[in-house]
Amino acid sequence: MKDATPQAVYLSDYTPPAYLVDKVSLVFRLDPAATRVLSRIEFRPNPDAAPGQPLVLDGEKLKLIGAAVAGEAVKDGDHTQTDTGLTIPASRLPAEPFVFEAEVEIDPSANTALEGLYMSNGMYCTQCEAEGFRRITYYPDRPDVMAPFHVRIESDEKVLLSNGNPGASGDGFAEWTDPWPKPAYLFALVAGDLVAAKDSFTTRSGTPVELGIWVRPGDEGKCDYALDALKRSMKWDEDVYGREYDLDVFNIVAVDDFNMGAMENKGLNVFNSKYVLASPSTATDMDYENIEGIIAHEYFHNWTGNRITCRDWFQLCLKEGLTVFRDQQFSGDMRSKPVKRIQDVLQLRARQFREDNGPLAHPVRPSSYIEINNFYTATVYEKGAEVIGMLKRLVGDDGYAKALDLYFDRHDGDAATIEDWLAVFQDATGRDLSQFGRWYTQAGTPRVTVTDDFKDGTYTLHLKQETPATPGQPDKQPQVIPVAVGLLNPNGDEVQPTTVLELTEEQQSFTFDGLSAKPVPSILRGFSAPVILDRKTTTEERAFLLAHDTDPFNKWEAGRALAKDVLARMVTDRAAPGPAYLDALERVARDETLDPAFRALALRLPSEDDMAQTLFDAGVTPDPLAIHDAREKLMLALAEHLSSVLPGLYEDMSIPGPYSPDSKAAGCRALRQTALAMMARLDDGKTAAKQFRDADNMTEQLGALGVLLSVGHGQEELGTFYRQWQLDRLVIDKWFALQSSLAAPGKAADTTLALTRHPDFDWKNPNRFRSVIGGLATNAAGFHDPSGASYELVADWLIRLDPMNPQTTARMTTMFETWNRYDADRQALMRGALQRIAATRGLSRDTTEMVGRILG
Ligand code: 0A1
Ligand code: ZN
Repeated sequence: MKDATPQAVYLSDYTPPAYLVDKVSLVFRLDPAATRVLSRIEFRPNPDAAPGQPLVLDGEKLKLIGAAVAGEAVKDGDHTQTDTGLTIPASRLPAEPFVFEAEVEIDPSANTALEGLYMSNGMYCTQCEAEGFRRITYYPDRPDVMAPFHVRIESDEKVLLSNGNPGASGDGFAEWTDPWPKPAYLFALVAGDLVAAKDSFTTRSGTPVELGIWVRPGDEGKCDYALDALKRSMKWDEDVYGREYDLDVFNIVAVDDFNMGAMENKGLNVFNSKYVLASPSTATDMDYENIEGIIAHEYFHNWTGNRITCRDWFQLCLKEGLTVFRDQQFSGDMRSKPVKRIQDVLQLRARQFREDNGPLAHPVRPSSYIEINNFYTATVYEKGAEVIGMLKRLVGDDGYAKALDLYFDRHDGDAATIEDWLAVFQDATGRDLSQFGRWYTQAGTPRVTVTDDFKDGTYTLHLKQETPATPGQPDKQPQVIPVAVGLLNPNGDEVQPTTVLELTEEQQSFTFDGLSAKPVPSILRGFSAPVILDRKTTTEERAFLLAHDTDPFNKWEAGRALAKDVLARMVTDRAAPGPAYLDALERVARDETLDPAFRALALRLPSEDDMAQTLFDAGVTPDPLAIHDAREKLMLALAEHLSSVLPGLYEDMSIPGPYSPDSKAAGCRALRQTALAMMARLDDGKTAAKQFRDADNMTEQLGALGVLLSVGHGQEELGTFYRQWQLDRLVIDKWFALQSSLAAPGKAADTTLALTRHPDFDWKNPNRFRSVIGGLATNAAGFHDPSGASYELVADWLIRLDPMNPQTTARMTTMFETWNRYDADRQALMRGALQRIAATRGLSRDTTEMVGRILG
């Protein structure tokens, strides 16, 4: 438990560290309940800080055995020790560089928060971002203190790993040296009974790098894809960004208990095993895609995050926004760019727009926080990446490439800021980016309203921008919004290829001359800015763009908007879906010139949560049950309309031969799955039941099971699936998640409650907890059951998890972040559940902050 009266930290309070570190040496004597950590830290006064300051070291949950400054033991009275650290007064410190030594004892086996050194299934591992290192030893645990580390691990465990290059090793010990100065949050140590899948990579300058993916014995056959993705990432970063790897080894460890996806520790990435292990029979296409993206993400951090790190945690988007942007580029290059873009925007809208339009809205670079772990958000990561995409669009590809070269040249080895980042772009391209900087400081999703007119061959677009008030930011200034636009003439030909309009004022008009007829505009092509586009238009125009737009994103977007219009009218007016929509989708389904992955996305209906937000934005209070019903009805109507296409599509998309995770094959399976889901509405799940029996890969097996559950069948298959996979944790996570996320609305709370009583519901394991409880959140109609039963169930479990694992609990409170969308009864129930969490005695700082912000 942390401090009861948590204090906020402010960006404006930043001061440079009083002491810098030249070198760190650590010795770990590992023991599950009593690990000893001996540290030797070479300090030197920071010439850029005020002289004569005390030495302030962070430390939490440490038992201090002894400490010394310049070889002299620090005695009681020589220092102040609190729950959060150790302070040695200036009077006790030499004016010159000095050595601080300490010995502490920690208890990894009692560490259920999974921050610092902890145990997962008998293996030792660490998680130090953001502030976990202070649970390992006393240290200035802030990212602007960078130092080379030498680590000696003493233990009988078979494998002993840390950052950097391997040094001496022998019976019961191993040493590691990391020559690259790094902040403590990038420290890692792993020890256990592990085996490696190995490979190698030769950098373009000819240096060989040994690659190892370390897993529990038995899992070594599930690392091929991750290794392949790693090698492709290393090559891509050389080819596209000119960045080479810089150590002799690169190791990845898969751990079962992990709060997040993965961690970029220098030379020793630690991964949630779900983002490493894959085999055709246990992993889905989506798993493979996630593994590729996350392996790339963590690897790319080696330059954007590690070699250049953040000055302070307010600058988190400096490394995360850029690294997400880079991993998105990589995945687009490895797979289909348009499909990747659509997927990224779907995710952005589902997570970031939801956050940005609710009580948790905050800028990409926040200016204060209570618990930094609560700011690893969709806004920092995904909007952070969008901001970089806009910057690239504004300065052009060459300008971007120049700016990045300058960034790496100028800031290698630095702990940098967003100001440094923008200065690099200004210096490399000459462009004034002061207004652009608002993207980092203003929260909220700008709304761009578009009207148009046509006269004497001139077409004019009138653009207006407005960013809504967000917590702490009532008034917003206009931002620079790159709006990519193309024009089509009425016969479907493009008369104006994509051009980027720069909207910098609150209102601006842009003209296009020499047109023979009023064109159809295609606006915000490629989703050129993270904004909500508001333009009154007709069903015919949307169907026209779906058929003719040359921009794949906007082609998809037109179909999406059509579906949303249809669904909205089904919910509010009980209108039946009209032929314009159904015929337009039939053309997509039949169009063999379109990429199957694209067709699958175009045929997919908007999620229930997406519809709830859309209705709310349009001034309608969403009723989750009505949305669920309407969506089911639309699915049926679509299935009936496409009944003559579906069986053929289902057959055509079947790929002969053994499973391959490549994106082309995955695209075919995605379209096949879409067809299957619709067919199940017509054949009562017969085809799905057959697919379940015949499937030789997890994508098709799980896909069939999900379809069966969503049409009210699949109980027997659930049993078969469980018996087949009960020894595979990651597959059983899917089994749990499927049930809570697909339970019929009135049964969701009971189904989830029953799952929490299952002997395999190991709630202390974050993946399992997220599968069951988080699965319920994706079941919008079930979560928002009018009785409030699901809210209560979730609150019960968050209250239970909080003392064990505050970080995961706090993240999961976002299940309630949308309370203000709903009717008064649901609002009262959701707020009641939140207030009950808030009133829990001893609630962690993490969860206290989140619940407080959500309640507003
Ligand atoms: N930096 C990692 C994500 C990460 C962040 C925080 C963690 O613990 C609080 C763990 C991992 C990444 O971006 O992948
Ligand atoms: Zn990251």
